[in-house]
Amino acid sequence: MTLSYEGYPSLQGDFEPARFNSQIHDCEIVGELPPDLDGTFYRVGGEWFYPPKYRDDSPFAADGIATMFRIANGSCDFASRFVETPRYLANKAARQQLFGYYRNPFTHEGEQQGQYGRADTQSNTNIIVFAGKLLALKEDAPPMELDPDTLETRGFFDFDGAYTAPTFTAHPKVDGRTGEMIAYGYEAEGLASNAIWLYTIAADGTVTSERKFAAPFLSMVHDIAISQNYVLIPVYGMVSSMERLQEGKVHWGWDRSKPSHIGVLSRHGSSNAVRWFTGPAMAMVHTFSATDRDGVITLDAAVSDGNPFPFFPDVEDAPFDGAAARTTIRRYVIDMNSADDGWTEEKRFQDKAGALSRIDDRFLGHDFRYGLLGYADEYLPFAGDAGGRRPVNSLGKFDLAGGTVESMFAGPEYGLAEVAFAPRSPDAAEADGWVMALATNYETMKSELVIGDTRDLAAGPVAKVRLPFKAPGQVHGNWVPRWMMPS
Ligand code: V55
Ligand code: FE
Repeated sequence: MTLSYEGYPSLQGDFEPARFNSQIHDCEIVGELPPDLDGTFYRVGGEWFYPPKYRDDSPFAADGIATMFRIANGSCDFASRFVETPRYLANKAARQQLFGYYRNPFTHEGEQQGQYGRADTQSNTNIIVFAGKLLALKEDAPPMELDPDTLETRGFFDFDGAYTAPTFTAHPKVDGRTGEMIAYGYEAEGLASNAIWLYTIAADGTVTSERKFAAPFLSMVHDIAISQNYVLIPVYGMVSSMERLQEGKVHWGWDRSKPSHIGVLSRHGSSNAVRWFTGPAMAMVHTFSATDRDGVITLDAAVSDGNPFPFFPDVEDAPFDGAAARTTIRRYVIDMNSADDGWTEEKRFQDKAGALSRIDDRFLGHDFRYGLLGYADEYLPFAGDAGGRRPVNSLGKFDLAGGTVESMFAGPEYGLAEVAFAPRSPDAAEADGWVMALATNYETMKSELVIGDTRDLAAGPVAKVRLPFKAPGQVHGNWVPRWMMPS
């Protein structure tokens, strides 16, 4: 079979796949890296090692590739490496793409037909350090452990068998004070099941509880939120079913007729009782975080009114609605004392659209004030061509209590990936430190890591790490300070 990317419009130009592993000793720096910045920025995303079987497949089905920027003493080393999933290795051995649509095992070739989970995952969505391990995550399979120094693949990690769900979220929540993880798997009782299994896992990796319950219907449960006392589970119209998979479609479709739900369950104890609240259609793909006081829960999230993903089409083939896909900051208040099963929603910062919401993770599960979000500021100049699209150009530190925002504009030539946050010191004040994001420079078509100081975001980046090529794609990334690094 001849390997060619010809005829794949989604894999040209900017989107030409990076098909190599790389290592750079001592990267070029513009400006000055903060001397106290000491740790590793790990990122993961997808690159098509072989072109997709179907040209309209979801980019979420591209092969996982991890990258790292290791920063210390004002200098930076870089490395990238494909995650050696069973799927990547099978394709490499066959020298062709054996897998069909995103999370549809009925569309795979030959022996791969019907295989899913560990067999067809890409480990391409998030990368975290937990219990002394570097883990690449994808919500359809268990975590994949990587070597924290070389990014070499070590294999699936299921907490020595104590985590029994076949799936593991890409967004586990780690309490910023206790280090306890709240993790879950959805489609936990097999393909297209609406079962969710929820776990607590101690900071040392010991699984301490398992609770099983059902969602009102099967939907993508990409992210959750935790407050001091509750776990919040968004369910919305990104749906699937065995029928649509057997029809040979991409895993998810958008169903406009579906209401949204937020499931609330106690964070503590063993009860699997979930109270499902209900509201109008929306997609809450990512949350900032939540807090609660006297049974009143406040949840901040980046939300769209409709389908945010053009590659997961409407179930009735309605055209993609760009306005409904626009994702902005919203605040939800849920009152556990009330018999009413609704919530109140407040739309905030409406001129700042961005989907990849973060906070200072030291405050997860506790009172917090600041949201961090990369967004597209329409009023700032753009010197590149991103296919008519205005890329994310600003990193915002949103004061969610006060309603104000401080922002860093990366510059007119840049488009930015998700923001990551590095605290100035282990006990620095909330959101005091550095923000960073991988940037495409549309003038050079190469990548740079831009870094800003949260004490003066308006001053722009304090440093940029320049790569001699366009870096592999990113979904999520995390700064891991030296004191958190596995040895
Ligand atoms: C998301 C990303 C995924 C996925 C499911 O951003 C949801 C949401 C990169 O893969 O498989
Ligand atoms: Fe995500």
